[in-house]
Amino acid sequence: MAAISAIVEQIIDGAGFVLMPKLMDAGDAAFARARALEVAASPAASEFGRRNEKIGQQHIRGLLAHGEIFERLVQHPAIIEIAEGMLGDDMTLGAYSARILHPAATEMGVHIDYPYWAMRGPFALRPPLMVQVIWMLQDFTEQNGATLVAPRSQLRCARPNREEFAREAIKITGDAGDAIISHGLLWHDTSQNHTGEPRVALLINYGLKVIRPLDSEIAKVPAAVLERATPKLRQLLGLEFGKSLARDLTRGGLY
Ligand SMILES: O=C(O)CCC(=O)C(=O)O
Repeated sequence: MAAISAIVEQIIDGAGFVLMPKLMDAGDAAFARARALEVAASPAASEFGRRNEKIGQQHIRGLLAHGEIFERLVQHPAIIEIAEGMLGDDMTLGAYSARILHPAATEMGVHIDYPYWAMRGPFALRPPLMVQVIWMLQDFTEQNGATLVAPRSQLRCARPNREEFAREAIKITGDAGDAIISHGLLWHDTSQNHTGEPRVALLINYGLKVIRPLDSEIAKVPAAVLERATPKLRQLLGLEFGKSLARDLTRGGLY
């Protein structure tokens, strides 16, 4: 892996994203994909993510309630190292979900990520408020709804412009287990799924600890998961917020 500082620089001041190859092995990717599709087809989908028929997409939230594999993946050491390089080692989880593009799904619409879209602006590149991870749970191809991004668009620090995005966007294809890690201000979208198979991605939103999580499901963590949570998972869930503030104060945070 390239030096963390070079990766962070690429995400903030360069293309706005990096494609990290093979961070998850193919077996884990296939297992996580199958599990996401299982939840999507079960009665739990009414609580965790109904299908949006207009665009043919389904967004399954609250993954920490849906299997041990999701606990492991959200703490993947390489992802954590990069995200913490941008947000600090007290960052927290803002959302954790799977996005399913069913056959014939259309674009979701170009956007920047939470919390930026919920803010009035003006936006600033630094400090980054949020880092998004889009983890490919299967190969992302030209045909199956691979993510579209407009390289360097985070530098504009602005809401997306549809015409400019249509001119500048590139499709990020890759293999199962690859991850796109991006600045929350990067303009991006899904593309259309022209295949007969659902395209599934794992989406992680890591944020500064002072940002309110986007997803209320993030708090719906089963007791058993909380009992076995590692210190890192506890941090991600915001359970170490008090300790982190105490550390800020020790560093002279009030003055
Ligand atoms: O699934 C993708 O390719 C991107 C999804 C996305 O950007 C989002 O849900 O915010």
